[in-house]
Amino acid sequence: MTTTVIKGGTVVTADLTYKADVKIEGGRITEIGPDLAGDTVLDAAGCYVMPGGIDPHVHLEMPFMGTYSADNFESGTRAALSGGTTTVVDFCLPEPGQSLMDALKRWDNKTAQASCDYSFHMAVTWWGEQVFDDMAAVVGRGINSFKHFMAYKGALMVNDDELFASFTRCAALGALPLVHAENGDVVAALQEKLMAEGNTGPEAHAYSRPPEVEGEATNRAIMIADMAGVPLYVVHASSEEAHEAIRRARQKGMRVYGEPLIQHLTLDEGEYANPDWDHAARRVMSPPFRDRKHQDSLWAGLASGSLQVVATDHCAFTTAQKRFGVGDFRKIPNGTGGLEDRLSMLWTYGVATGRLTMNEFVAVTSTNIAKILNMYPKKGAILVGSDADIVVLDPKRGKTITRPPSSRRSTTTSSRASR
Ligand code: DUC
Ligand code: ZN
Ligand code: ZN
Ligand code: ZN
Repeated sequence: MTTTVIKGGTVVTADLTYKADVKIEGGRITEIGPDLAGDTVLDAAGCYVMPGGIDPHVHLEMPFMGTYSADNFESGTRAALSGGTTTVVDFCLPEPGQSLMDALKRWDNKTAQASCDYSFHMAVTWWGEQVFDDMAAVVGRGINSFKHFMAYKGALMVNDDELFASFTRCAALGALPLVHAENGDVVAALQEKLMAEGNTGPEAHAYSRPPEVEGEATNRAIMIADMAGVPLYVVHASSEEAHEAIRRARQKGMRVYGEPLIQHLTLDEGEYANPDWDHAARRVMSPPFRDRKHQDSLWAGLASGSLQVVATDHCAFTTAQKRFGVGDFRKIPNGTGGLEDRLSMLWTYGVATGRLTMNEFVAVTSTNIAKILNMYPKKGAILVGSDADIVVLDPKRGKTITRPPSSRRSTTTSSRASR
C-alpha cells in the first residue's frame, strides 16, 4: 500500500502542540515522529496539522417549511471538505406517524454523492409504541443520538410528556438525547401577536424568539433529562440564558453539553435591522442572532469549558426560497449556511483574537464532539490508528471573510466595550 507523509508541520491536538511528521497508509495514521519517509510527501512547514473538523449539526436536503434545504450531500460535503471539515452529522427526520427505520432508509438514499465521512442523528418528531420499538433498532444501526424539537409547533415539536418518555427510553438504551430548546407555544403566540400588529418583516422573526424563550426551554429540558436519568446535549445554544442553565447543571454534576454555532458567535441581531429585506431574511434562523452580550457569554463558555462544541446547523436556502416569507415572516424558511467557513471563521475570530487557544480550537471543532458521540479516537485525534482525517492549516494563508459594508454597522456595535 502506498504511504503519504505530512512533513515538517506542527501537530496540534486538544492537549498537545509539537513538531512531528505524520505518516498515513490505507486511510489511517500509522506513524508519528521525526524524519519519516513515504511514497508521497506533503510539505507542511510552517503549518498546523490538526484532526479534521467534525460538524455534528447539518441539514442537507432537509424537507422543511414547505421546501428542501438547498445543499444536498454532494454540495454540502464538498463545502465541508474545502473548509477543513471531514465528518458531518445530519438529522434524519421522520414524518409524523412514519417509522424511524423507514425514515432512515430515505436518508440512506440521499448520501451516494457524499465526499466526506458522515453519520446521522435520529429525530423523535412524534411518540408512540412504534417509535419506542424503533429506537432500539436505530441504536442497533449504530445511531445513538436522538434529537427533539421543543419548537416548530404543529410540525416537528414534541410536548413534555413525549420528551420525558423519549428521554427515559434513551436512558434505557444508553443513548444521548439532543434538544432544540425554544418554548414553541410561546413562540407561536408571539408570532401571532406580531403579525396582528403588522410586524411582518424578517426582524419580527427575532422578536418572536427572545432569549427567555430559549432559557426556559433549556432549563426545562435539563430538568426532564435529570428526572429521566440521562445526559443531555443542547444544540445551538445561543444565549446567556441557555448557557447559564447548562453551566449550572454541569456545576451540579450533570452531564449536559452545549453547542454554540459559529454564526451566533460572529453575527449579531443588527443583521435584522438591515433595510434590505433579502439581507435580513437570509439571516433568519432559529434561534435568531442575539446582541453582543450573548456572544461574549458564548465565547467565555468555550474558553472555560462550560460549552463544548462549535457547530453550524448548516441549513442553506436560496434567496428565492427565503422570499416565500415576503409579507409573513413565519414563512421564511429558517436556516443559514456555514459548513465551509466554520473553521476559518473560528480561527479568525477565536484563535487570532486570543479568545481561544489552538488546542481549545481543536477541542471545540473536533475532539470534544468525537468523545460525546463515541467516535473518539477514530475521529478527533492525531494518534497512531486514528482515521487520517487531517486538516493542514497554514496560518499565513488564512481565508479572509469580511462582512459586506452594508452590514458592518449594527445597532449594538457602538455600545460594545472594546476588548
Ligand atoms: N433552525 C434553523 O434555523 N434551521 C433548521 C432547523 C432549526 O432548528
Ligand atoms: Zn434546531
Ligand atoms: Zn438544526
Ligand atoms: Zn475519514
